Amino acid sequence: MAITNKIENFRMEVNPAFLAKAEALAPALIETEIRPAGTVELVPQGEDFAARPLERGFVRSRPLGRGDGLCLDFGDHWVGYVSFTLTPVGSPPDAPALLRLRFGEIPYEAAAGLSDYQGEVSRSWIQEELIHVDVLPAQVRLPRRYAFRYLAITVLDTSPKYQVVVEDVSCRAVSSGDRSAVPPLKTGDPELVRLDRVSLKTMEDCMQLVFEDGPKRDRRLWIGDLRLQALTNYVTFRNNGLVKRCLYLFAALTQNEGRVGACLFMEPRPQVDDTALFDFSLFFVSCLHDYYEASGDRETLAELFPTACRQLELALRELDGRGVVTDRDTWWCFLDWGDGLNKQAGAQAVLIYTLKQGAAMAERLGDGERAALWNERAGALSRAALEHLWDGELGFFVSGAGRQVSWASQVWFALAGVFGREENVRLLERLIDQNPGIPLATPYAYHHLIAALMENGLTEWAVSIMKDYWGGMLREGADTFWELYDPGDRFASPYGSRAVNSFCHAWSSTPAYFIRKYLDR
Ligand code: RAM
Repeated sequence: MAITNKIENFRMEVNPAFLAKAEALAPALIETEIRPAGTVELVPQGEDFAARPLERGFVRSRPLGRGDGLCLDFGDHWVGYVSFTLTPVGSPPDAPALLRLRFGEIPYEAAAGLSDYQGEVSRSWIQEELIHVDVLPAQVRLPRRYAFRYLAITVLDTSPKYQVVVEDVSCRAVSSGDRSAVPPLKTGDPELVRLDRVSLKTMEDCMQLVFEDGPKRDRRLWIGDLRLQALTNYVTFRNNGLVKRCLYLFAALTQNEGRVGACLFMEPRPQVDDTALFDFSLFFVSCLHDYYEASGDRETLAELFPTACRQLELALRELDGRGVVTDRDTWWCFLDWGDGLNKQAGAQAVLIYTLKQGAAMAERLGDGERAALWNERAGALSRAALEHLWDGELGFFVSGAGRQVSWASQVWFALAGVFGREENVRLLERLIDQNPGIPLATPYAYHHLIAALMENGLTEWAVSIMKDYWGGMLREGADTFWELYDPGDRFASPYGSRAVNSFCHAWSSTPAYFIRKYLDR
Protein backbone atom coordinates (compact mmCIF):
# COMPACT_ATOMS: atom_id res chain seq x y z
CA MET A 1 0.00 0.00 0.00
CA ALA A 2 1.33 3.44 -0.92
CA ILE A 3 2.48 5.36 2.15
CA THR A 4 0.43 8.39 1.28
CA ASN A 5 -3.03 9.67 1.94
CA LYS A 6 -3.12 12.91 0.06
CA ILE A 7 -6.32 14.76 0.75
CA GLU A 8 -8.35 15.87 -2.24
CA ASN A 9 -8.19 19.50 -3.41
CA PHE A 10 -5.70 20.19 -0.66
CA ARG A 11 -5.21 23.75 0.46
CA MET A 12 -3.58 25.16 3.54
CA GLU A 13 -5.59 27.36 5.90
CA VAL A 14 -3.41 29.80 7.83
CA ASN A 15 -4.09 31.53 11.15
CA PRO A 16 -1.44 34.31 11.18
CA ALA A 17 -1.93 35.16 14.87
CA PHE A 18 -1.27 31.54 15.90
CA LEU A 19 1.69 31.38 13.55
CA ALA A 20 3.18 34.50 15.11
CA LYS A 21 2.80 32.96 18.59
CA ALA A 22 4.54 29.82 17.40
CA GLU A 23 7.39 31.79 15.84
CA ALA A 24 7.89 33.80 19.01
CA LEU A 25 8.43 30.51 20.85
CA ALA A 26 11.23 29.32 18.53
CA PRO A 27 13.94 27.88 20.80
CA ALA A 28 17.63 28.69 20.74
CA LEU A 29 19.75 25.73 19.71
CA ILE A 30 22.43 24.66 22.15
CA GLU A 31 25.68 23.99 20.32
CA THR A 32 28.37 21.60 21.51
CA GLU A 33 31.63 20.88 19.78
CA ILE A 34 32.27 17.16 19.46
CA ARG A 35 35.54 15.55 18.34
CA PRO A 36 35.89 11.96 17.17
CA ALA A 37 36.42 9.54 20.04
CA GLY A 38 38.51 7.25 17.88
CA THR A 39 38.55 5.10 14.78
CA VAL A 40 36.82 1.82 14.12
CA GLU A 41 36.86 -0.89 11.54
CA LEU A 42 33.52 -1.86 9.99
CA VAL A 43 33.51 -5.62 10.08
CA PRO A 44 30.97 -7.70 8.12
CA GLN A 45 28.78 -9.90 10.32
CA GLY A 46 26.52 -11.87 8.03
CA GLU A 47 24.60 -9.24 6.11
CA ASP A 48 25.21 -6.71 8.85
CA PHE A 49 28.30 -4.83 10.06
CA ALA A 50 29.84 -4.28 13.47
CA ALA A 51 32.19 -1.47 14.52
CA ARG A 52 35.41 -2.89 15.96
CA PRO A 53 37.44 -0.26 17.85
CA LEU A 54 40.88 0.50 16.41
CA GLU A 55 42.48 3.56 17.98
CA ARG A 56 41.23 5.74 20.80
CA GLY A 57 41.27 9.45 20.10
CA PHE A 58 41.87 10.94 16.68
CA VAL A 59 44.16 13.77 15.65
CA ARG A 60 44.99 13.12 12.02
CA SER A 61 44.91 10.30 9.52
CA ARG A 62 47.93 8.83 7.81
CA PRO A 63 48.41 10.10 4.20
CA LEU A 64 45.55 8.67 2.14
CA GLY A 65 45.58 8.02 -1.60
CA ARG A 66 43.24 6.32 -4.06
CA GLY A 67 41.04 3.72 -2.31
CA ASP A 68 42.29 4.47 1.21
CA GLY A 69 39.92 5.38 3.98
CA LEU A 70 39.06 5.41 7.64
CA CYS A 71 35.99 5.28 9.79
CA LEU A 72 35.66 7.78 12.62
CA ASP A 73 33.62 7.02 15.72
CA PHE A 74 32.13 10.04 17.48
CA GLY A 75 31.49 7.96 20.58
CA ASP A 76 27.72 8.52 20.69
CA HIS A 77 24.86 9.60 18.45
CA TRP A 78 24.94 13.28 17.45
CA VAL A 79 23.00 15.68 15.25
CA GLY A 80 25.07 18.40 13.73
CA TYR A 81 27.38 19.97 11.19
CA VAL A 82 30.73 18.44 10.35
CA SER A 83 33.92 20.10 9.22
CA PHE A 84 37.49 18.91 8.69
CA THR A 85 40.76 19.96 7.17
CA LEU A 86 42.26 18.25 4.17
CA THR A 87 45.99 18.76 3.80
CA PRO A 88 47.96 17.53 0.79
CA VAL A 89 51.28 15.74 1.12
CA GLY A 90 53.70 14.99 -1.73
CA SER A 91 53.85 17.01 -4.95
CA PRO A 92 51.66 20.08 -5.47
CA PRO A 93 48.11 18.75 -6.02
CA ASP A 94 47.62 18.37 -9.77
CA ALA A 95 44.00 17.14 -9.59
CA PRO A 96 41.05 17.64 -7.24
CA ALA A 97 40.66 15.29 -4.31
CA LEU A 98 37.52 13.18 -4.60
CA LEU A 99 36.07 11.86 -1.34
CA ARG A 100 33.12 9.69 -0.43
CA LEU A 101 31.62 10.34 2.98
CA ARG A 102 29.15 7.98 4.60
CA PHE A 103 27.47 8.95 7.84
CA GLY A 104 25.84 6.23 9.89
CA GLU A 105 23.63 6.16 12.94
CA ILE A 106 24.61 2.47 13.02
CA PRO A 107 27.67 0.75 11.53
CA TYR A 108 25.60 -0.78 8.71
CA GLU A 109 24.80 2.64 7.22
CA ALA A 110 28.42 3.79 7.32
CA ALA A 111 29.43 0.59 5.55
CA ALA A 112 26.62 0.18 3.00
CA GLY A 113 25.67 3.75 2.10
CA LEU A 114 23.70 4.01 -1.12
CA SER A 115 24.88 0.76 -2.61
CA ASP A 116 22.10 -1.65 -3.55
CA TYR A 117 19.35 0.50 -2.09
CA GLN A 118 15.98 -0.99 -3.09
CA GLY A 119 13.66 0.76 -0.63
CA GLU A 120 10.40 2.58 -1.29
CA VAL A 121 11.17 5.96 0.27
CA SER A 122 13.66 8.29 -1.32
CA ARG A 123 17.29 7.21 -1.41
CA SER A 124 18.11 10.86 -0.82
CA TRP A 125 17.68 10.18 2.92
CA ILE A 126 20.79 8.02 2.88
CA GLN A 127 23.60 10.10 4.31
CA GLU A 128 26.24 9.69 1.64
CA GLU A 129 28.16 12.41 -0.20
CA LEU A 130 30.67 12.54 -3.02
CA ILE A 131 32.71 15.68 -2.75
CA HIS A 132 35.38 17.24 -4.92
CA VAL A 133 37.93 19.45 -3.23
CA ASP A 134 39.60 21.56 -5.91
CA VAL A 135 42.00 23.65 -3.90
CA LEU A 136 44.20 22.15 -1.18
CA PRO A 137 44.79 22.55 1.69
CA ALA A 138 41.12 23.13 2.44
CA GLN A 139 38.80 23.46 5.33
CA VAL A 140 35.77 21.42 4.31
CA ARG A 141 32.52 22.50 5.92
CA LEU A 142 29.60 20.28 5.01
CA PRO A 143 26.41 22.28 4.60
CA ARG A 144 23.97 19.49 5.55
CA ARG A 145 23.00 18.53 9.07
CA TYR A 146 23.71 14.86 9.78
CA ALA A 147 22.46 12.39 12.39
CA PHE A 148 25.24 9.93 13.08
CA ARG A 149 27.81 8.27 15.26
CA TYR A 150 30.09 6.95 12.50
CA LEU A 151 31.68 8.76 9.58
CA ALA A 152 33.40 6.61 6.97
CA ILE A 153 35.69 8.63 4.71
CA THR A 154 37.03 7.03 1.55
CA VAL A 155 39.46 8.78 -0.75
CA LEU A 156 38.20 7.79 -4.19
CA ASP A 157 41.10 9.61 -5.82
CA THR A 158 43.83 12.18 -5.42
CA SER A 159 46.48 11.68 -8.11
CA PRO A 160 49.57 9.52 -8.29
CA LYS A 161 51.56 12.60 -7.21
CA TYR A 162 49.95 13.50 -3.91
CA GLN A 163 47.94 12.19 -0.98
CA VAL A 164 45.75 13.85 1.64
CA VAL A 165 45.69 13.91 5.42
CA VAL A 166 42.35 14.31 7.20
CA GLU A 167 42.62 16.32 10.41
CA ASP A 168 40.85 18.71 12.72
CA VAL A 169 37.56 16.83 12.38
CA SER A 170 34.75 18.34 14.37
CA CYS A 171 31.00 18.20 14.70
CA ARG A 172 28.99 21.21 15.87
CA ALA A 173 26.18 19.26 17.55
CA VAL A 174 22.83 21.02 17.93
CA SER A 175 19.77 20.45 20.11
CA SER A 176 17.17 22.55 21.89
CA GLY A 177 17.07 20.04 24.76
CA ASP A 178 18.74 21.44 27.86
CA ARG A 179 20.14 18.56 29.91
CA SER A 180 20.45 20.70 33.00
CA ALA A 181 16.64 20.84 33.13
CA VAL A 182 16.32 17.05 33.48
CA PRO A 183 15.63 15.95 37.08
CA PRO A 184 17.98 13.24 38.37
CA LEU A 185 16.68 9.68 38.65
CA LYS A 186 16.13 8.10 42.04
CA THR A 187 16.02 4.44 41.03
CA GLY A 188 19.10 2.28 41.47
CA ASP A 189 17.89 -0.38 39.00
CA PRO A 190 20.74 -0.42 36.45
CA GLU A 191 18.49 -1.55 33.59
CA LEU A 192 16.08 1.30 34.19
CA VAL A 193 18.99 3.73 34.45
CA ARG A 194 20.29 2.62 31.04
CA LEU A 195 16.85 2.74 29.45
CA ASP A 196 16.36 6.23 30.82
CA ARG A 197 19.77 7.44 29.64
CA VAL A 198 19.25 6.25 26.08
CA SER A 199 15.70 7.65 26.06
CA LEU A 200 17.09 11.05 27.05
CA LYS A 201 19.71 10.95 24.31
CA THR A 202 17.01 10.04 21.80
CA MET A 203 14.84 12.92 22.99
CA GLU A 204 17.74 15.35 23.00
CA ASP A 205 18.74 14.61 19.43
CA CYS A 206 15.13 14.94 18.22
CA MET A 207 14.62 18.27 20.01
CA GLN A 208 15.50 20.84 17.42
CA LEU A 209 13.50 23.90 16.28
CA VAL A 210 10.46 21.64 16.74
CA PHE A 211 10.14 18.13 18.11
CA GLU A 212 11.40 16.22 15.08
CA ASP A 213 10.33 12.60 14.64
CA GLY A 214 13.85 11.55 13.73
CA PRO A 215 16.84 13.76 12.90
CA LYS A 216 17.94 11.57 9.97
CA ARG A 217 14.51 10.94 8.41
CA ASP A 218 11.88 12.60 8.18
CA ARG A 219 13.26 15.50 10.23
CA ARG A 220 9.80 17.00 10.67
CA LEU A 221 6.97 17.53 13.10
CA TRP A 222 4.54 14.58 13.07
CA ILE A 223 1.71 14.94 15.52
CA GLY A 224 1.55 11.28 16.54
CA ASP A 225 5.22 11.46 17.45
CA LEU A 226 4.77 14.83 19.15
CA ARG A 227 2.22 13.31 21.51
CA LEU A 228 4.73 10.83 22.94
CA GLN A 229 7.65 13.28 22.88
CA ALA A 230 5.60 15.81 24.80
CA LEU A 231 4.66 13.24 27.46
CA THR A 232 8.31 12.31 27.89
CA ASN A 233 9.35 15.95 27.84
CA TYR A 234 7.10 16.86 30.79
CA VAL A 235 9.04 14.50 33.06
CA THR A 236 12.51 15.05 31.55
CA PHE A 237 13.56 18.18 29.61
CA ARG A 238 10.48 20.08 30.78
CA ASN A 239 10.53 22.40 27.78
CA ASN A 240 6.83 23.21 27.81
CA GLY A 241 7.42 26.18 25.51
CA LEU A 242 8.52 23.84 22.73
CA VAL A 243 5.32 21.79 23.05
CA LYS A 244 3.28 24.97 23.05
CA ARG A 245 5.07 26.13 19.91
CA CYS A 246 4.27 22.85 18.16
CA LEU A 247 0.61 23.04 19.20
CA TYR A 248 0.33 26.56 17.81
CA LEU A 249 2.04 25.49 14.59
CA PHE A 250 -0.47 22.68 14.02
CA ALA A 251 -3.39 24.96 14.83
CA ALA A 252 -1.98 27.74 12.64
CA LEU A 253 -1.44 25.62 9.54
CA THR A 254 -4.39 23.34 8.92
CA GLN A 255 -5.72 21.53 5.90
CA ASN A 256 -9.15 22.12 4.33
CA GLU A 257 -11.97 22.63 6.84
CA GLY A 258 -9.57 23.15 9.72
CA ARG A 259 -8.26 19.58 9.74
CA VAL A 260 -4.95 19.19 11.58
CA GLY A 261 -2.51 17.57 9.19
CA ALA A 262 -0.41 14.54 9.96
CA CYS A 263 2.84 16.50 9.81
CA LEU A 264 4.37 19.92 9.21
CA PHE A 265 7.47 21.03 7.35
CA MET A 266 9.41 23.94 8.77
CA GLU A 267 11.35 24.95 5.67
CA PRO A 268 11.51 26.93 3.46
CA ARG A 269 8.59 28.23 5.54
CA PRO A 270 6.26 26.46 7.93
CA GLN A 271 3.62 24.52 6.02
CA VAL A 272 1.30 21.59 6.55
CA ASP A 273 1.80 18.47 4.45
CA ASP A 274 -1.10 17.17 2.37
CA THR A 275 -1.16 13.85 4.27
CA ALA A 276 -4.14 13.28 6.56
CA LEU A 277 -4.37 10.42 9.06
CA PHE A 278 -7.51 9.81 11.12
CA ASP A 279 -5.75 9.09 14.42
CA PHE A 280 -3.08 11.75 13.95
CA SER A 281 -5.62 14.58 13.48
CA LEU A 282 -7.34 13.42 16.66
CA PHE A 283 -4.07 13.46 18.55
CA PHE A 284 -4.23 17.25 18.49
CA VAL A 285 -6.91 16.72 21.16
CA SER A 286 -4.57 14.52 23.21
CA CYS A 287 -1.58 16.81 22.83
CA LEU A 288 -3.58 19.79 24.03
CA HIS A 289 -5.15 17.80 26.87
CA ASP A 290 -1.79 16.50 28.08
CA TYR A 291 -0.15 19.92 27.68
CA TYR A 292 -2.76 21.51 29.90
CA GLU A 293 -2.48 18.75 32.51
CA ALA A 294 1.30 19.23 32.59
CA SER A 295 1.45 23.03 32.41
CA GLY A 296 -1.83 24.38 33.76
CA ASP A 297 -1.66 26.93 30.90
CA ARG A 298 -5.35 27.80 30.69
CA GLU A 299 -4.91 30.59 28.17
CA THR A 300 -3.49 28.20 25.59
CA LEU A 301 -6.15 25.62 26.40
CA ALA A 302 -8.90 28.18 25.81
CA GLU A 303 -7.36 29.48 22.60
CA LEU A 304 -6.69 26.08 21.02
CA PHE A 305 -9.73 24.19 22.29
CA PRO A 306 -11.82 25.06 19.18
CA THR A 307 -9.13 23.44 16.99
CA ALA A 308 -9.38 20.30 19.15
CA CYS A 309 -13.18 20.26 18.90
CA ARG A 310 -12.92 20.63 15.13
CA GLN A 311 -10.91 17.39 14.94
CA LEU A 312 -13.59 15.53 16.90
CA GLU A 313 -16.34 16.92 14.66
CA LEU A 314 -14.49 15.90 11.50
CA ALA A 315 -13.82 12.40 12.86
CA LEU A 316 -17.46 11.91 13.88
CA ARG A 317 -18.40 12.45 10.25
CA GLU A 318 -16.65 9.19 9.43
CA LEU A 319 -19.14 6.97 11.30
CA ASP A 320 -21.31 4.48 9.45
CA GLY A 321 -24.99 3.90 10.26
CA ARG A 322 -24.01 1.67 13.20
CA GLY A 323 -21.84 4.28 14.88
CA VAL A 324 -18.62 2.55 13.85
CA VAL A 325 -15.75 4.34 12.08
CA THR A 326 -15.86 3.49 8.37
CA ASP A 327 -13.00 1.29 7.23
CA ARG A 328 -11.00 2.20 4.13
CA ASP A 329 -8.31 0.47 2.17
CA THR A 330 -6.00 3.41 1.83
CA TRP A 331 -3.36 4.46 4.38
CA TRP A 332 -6.05 6.44 6.24
CA CYS A 333 -5.08 5.84 9.85
CA PHE A 334 -1.67 5.04 11.32
CA LEU A 335 -1.72 3.08 14.63
CA ASP A 336 1.37 1.05 13.73
CA TRP A 337 3.43 -0.30 10.84
CA GLY A 338 2.21 -3.90 11.35
CA ASP A 339 1.91 -5.77 8.06
CA GLY A 340 -1.74 -6.05 7.03
CA LEU A 341 -2.99 -4.32 10.19
CA ASN A 342 -6.64 -3.34 9.83
CA LYS A 343 -7.25 0.07 11.40
CA GLN A 344 -11.02 0.19 11.95
CA ALA A 345 -11.19 -1.00 15.56
CA GLY A 346 -8.13 0.97 16.63
CA ALA A 347 -9.54 4.09 15.01
CA GLN A 348 -12.82 3.65 16.88
CA ALA A 349 -10.91 3.32 20.15
CA VAL A 350 -8.75 6.39 19.44
CA LEU A 351 -11.90 8.38 18.76
CA ILE A 352 -13.45 7.28 22.07
CA TYR A 353 -10.18 8.04 23.88
CA THR A 354 -9.94 11.54 22.44
CA LEU A 355 -13.66 12.29 22.92
CA LYS A 356 -13.12 11.66 26.61
CA GLN A 357 -10.14 13.99 26.63
CA GLY A 358 -12.22 16.58 24.78
CA ALA A 359 -14.87 16.29 27.51
CA ALA A 360 -12.24 16.66 30.23
CA MET A 361 -10.91 19.85 28.62
CA ALA A 362 -14.42 21.24 28.23
CA GLU A 363 -14.98 20.65 31.94
CA ARG A 364 -11.76 22.46 32.80
CA LEU A 365 -12.99 25.39 30.73
CA GLY A 366 -16.38 25.34 32.41
CA ASP A 367 -18.12 24.42 29.14
CA GLY A 368 -20.62 21.93 30.56
CA GLU A 369 -22.63 21.68 27.38
CA ARG A 370 -19.64 20.64 25.31
CA ALA A 371 -18.45 18.26 28.01
CA ALA A 372 -21.84 16.55 28.02
CA LEU A 373 -21.83 16.34 24.22
CA TRP A 374 -18.40 14.70 23.98
CA ASN A 375 -19.19 12.34 26.87
CA GLU A 376 -22.45 11.35 25.23
CA ARG A 377 -20.65 10.65 21.92
CA ALA A 378 -17.95 8.62 23.70
CA GLY A 379 -20.69 6.55 25.34
CA ALA A 380 -22.51 5.96 22.05
CA LEU A 381 -19.31 4.95 20.29
CA SER A 382 -18.41 2.58 23.13
CA ARG A 383 -21.81 0.89 22.90
CA ALA A 384 -21.47 0.58 19.13
CA ALA A 385 -18.00 -0.95 19.62
CA LEU A 386 -19.32 -3.50 22.11
CA GLU A 387 -22.15 -4.40 19.79
CA HIS A 388 -20.29 -4.58 16.50
CA LEU A 389 -16.57 -4.95 17.20
CA TRP A 390 -16.47 -7.04 20.36
CA ASP A 391 -16.46 -10.79 19.78
CA GLY A 392 -17.52 -12.34 23.09
CA GLU A 393 -16.63 -15.84 22.01
CA LEU A 394 -13.11 -14.93 21.03
CA GLY A 395 -12.79 -12.48 23.87
CA PHE A 396 -11.23 -9.92 21.54
CA PHE A 397 -12.17 -6.84 19.54
CA VAL A 398 -12.28 -7.53 15.81
CA SER A 399 -11.54 -5.08 13.02
CA GLY A 400 -12.70 -4.65 9.43
CA ALA A 401 -14.76 -6.88 7.19
CA GLY A 402 -12.28 -9.72 7.80
CA ARG A 403 -12.88 -9.44 11.58
CA GLN A 404 -9.16 -9.23 12.18
CA VAL A 405 -7.79 -9.68 15.70
CA SER A 406 -4.68 -7.60 16.33
CA TRP A 407 -2.69 -6.50 19.35
CA ALA A 408 -3.13 -2.86 18.36
CA SER A 409 -6.94 -3.07 18.48
CA GLN A 410 -6.97 -4.65 21.96
CA VAL A 411 -4.41 -2.24 23.35
CA TRP A 412 -6.28 0.79 22.07
CA PHE A 413 -9.58 -0.47 23.47
CA ALA A 414 -7.92 -1.00 26.83
CA LEU A 415 -6.69 2.61 26.68
CA ALA A 416 -10.08 3.92 25.57
CA GLY A 417 -11.59 2.50 28.75
CA VAL A 418 -14.61 0.90 27.08
CA PHE A 419 -14.52 -1.73 29.83
CA GLY A 420 -13.87 -1.21 33.52
CA ARG A 421 -10.52 -2.12 35.02
CA GLU A 422 -11.27 -5.76 35.79
CA GLU A 423 -12.40 -6.52 32.28
CA ASN A 424 -9.45 -4.56 30.88
CA VAL A 425 -7.08 -6.66 32.95
CA ARG A 426 -8.68 -9.85 31.63
CA LEU A 427 -8.44 -8.54 28.06
CA LEU A 428 -4.75 -7.70 28.43
CA GLU A 429 -3.97 -11.00 30.15
CA ARG A 430 -5.75 -12.91 27.40
CA LEU A 431 -3.85 -10.91 24.80
CA ILE A 432 -0.47 -11.78 26.27
CA ASP A 433 -1.49 -15.35 26.93
CA GLN A 434 -2.95 -16.16 23.56
CA ASN A 435 -0.78 -13.87 21.44
CA PRO A 436 -3.31 -13.67 18.63
CA GLY A 437 -3.09 -12.28 15.11
CA ILE A 438 -1.12 -9.26 14.06
CA PRO A 439 1.66 -8.38 16.53
CA LEU A 440 2.90 -4.91 17.42
CA ALA A 441 5.63 -3.68 15.08
CA THR A 442 7.11 -0.46 16.44
CA PRO A 443 8.21 1.05 19.74
CA TYR A 444 5.36 3.50 19.11
CA ALA A 445 2.84 0.66 19.34
CA TYR A 446 4.71 -0.94 22.26
CA HIS A 447 4.37 2.37 24.07
CA HIS A 448 0.61 1.94 23.99
CA LEU A 449 0.85 -1.62 25.29
CA ILE A 450 3.03 -0.51 28.21
CA ALA A 451 0.67 2.41 28.89
CA ALA A 452 -2.35 0.09 28.93
CA LEU A 453 -0.59 -2.33 31.29
CA MET A 454 0.60 0.45 33.62
CA GLU A 455 -2.78 2.16 33.71
CA ASN A 456 -4.48 -1.10 34.62
CA GLY A 457 -2.05 -1.93 37.39
CA LEU A 458 -0.18 -4.66 35.51
CA THR A 459 3.10 -3.01 36.40
CA GLU A 460 5.25 -6.14 36.54
CA TRP A 461 4.34 -7.12 33.05
CA ALA A 462 4.82 -3.59 31.84
CA VAL A 463 8.33 -3.46 33.28
CA SER A 464 9.30 -6.88 32.04
CA ILE A 465 8.10 -6.17 28.47
CA MET A 466 9.78 -2.77 28.50
CA LYS A 467 13.09 -4.23 29.69
CA ASP A 468 12.85 -6.99 27.16
CA TYR A 469 11.88 -4.92 24.13
CA TRP A 470 13.80 -1.67 24.58
CA GLY A 471 16.52 -3.60 26.38
CA GLY A 472 16.82 -5.70 23.22
CA MET A 473 17.85 -2.57 21.30
CA LEU A 474 20.45 -1.83 23.97
CA ARG A 475 21.80 -5.36 23.69
CA GLU A 476 22.13 -4.78 19.94
CA GLY A 477 24.25 -1.70 20.65
CA ALA A 478 21.71 1.13 20.33
CA ASP A 479 22.99 4.59 21.31
CA THR A 480 19.50 6.00 20.73
CA PHE A 481 16.21 4.13 20.35
CA TRP A 482 15.03 3.07 16.93
CA GLU A 483 11.99 3.82 14.82
CA LEU A 484 11.37 0.14 14.33
CA TYR A 485 12.61 -2.85 16.28
CA ASP A 486 11.75 -6.43 15.54
CA PRO A 487 13.73 -8.68 17.91
CA GLY A 488 13.49 -11.49 15.37
CA ASP A 489 14.61 -9.56 12.30
CA ARG A 490 17.31 -6.89 12.32
CA PHE A 491 16.53 -5.99 8.73
CA ALA A 492 12.80 -5.37 9.24
CA SER A 493 11.66 -2.09 7.68
CA PRO A 494 8.31 -0.57 6.73
CA TYR A 495 10.12 1.06 3.81
CA GLY A 496 11.55 -1.96 2.03
CA SER A 497 15.08 -1.24 3.26
CA ARG A 498 16.61 -0.90 6.68
CA ALA A 499 19.03 1.71 5.30
CA VAL A 500 16.32 4.36 5.58
CA ASN A 501 14.99 3.32 8.98
CA SER A 502 15.62 5.96 11.59
CA PHE A 503 17.82 4.84 14.47
CA CYS A 504 17.08 7.84 16.63
CA HIS A 505 13.33 8.13 16.72
CA ALA A 506 11.56 10.16 19.35
CA TRP A 507 8.50 7.96 19.61
CA SER A 508 10.82 5.32 21.05
CA SER A 509 12.01 7.45 23.95
CA THR A 510 9.08 6.77 26.26
CA PRO A 511 10.84 4.39 28.68
CA ALA A 512 11.96 7.62 30.38
CA TYR A 513 8.30 8.62 30.66
CA PHE A 514 7.22 5.30 32.17
CA ILE A 515 10.20 5.10 34.51
CA ARG A 516 9.74 8.62 35.81
CA LYS A 517 5.95 8.49 35.98
CA TYR A 518 5.48 5.06 37.55
CA LEU A 519 8.73 3.52 38.73
CA ASP A 520 11.24 6.06 39.94
CA ARG A 521 11.11 5.63 43.69
C1 RAM B 1 6.95 7.83 9.39
C2 RAM B 1 7.72 8.34 10.55
C3 RAM B 1 6.92 9.12 11.55
C4 RAM B 1 5.51 8.61 11.67
C5 RAM B 1 4.84 8.47 10.37
C6 RAM B 1 3.43 7.96 10.45
O1 RAM B 1 7.16 8.63 8.30
O2 RAM B 1 8.28 7.23 11.15
O3 RAM B 1 7.57 9.07 12.76
O4 RAM B 1 4.76 9.39 12.51
O5 RAM B 1 5.58 7.59 9.58
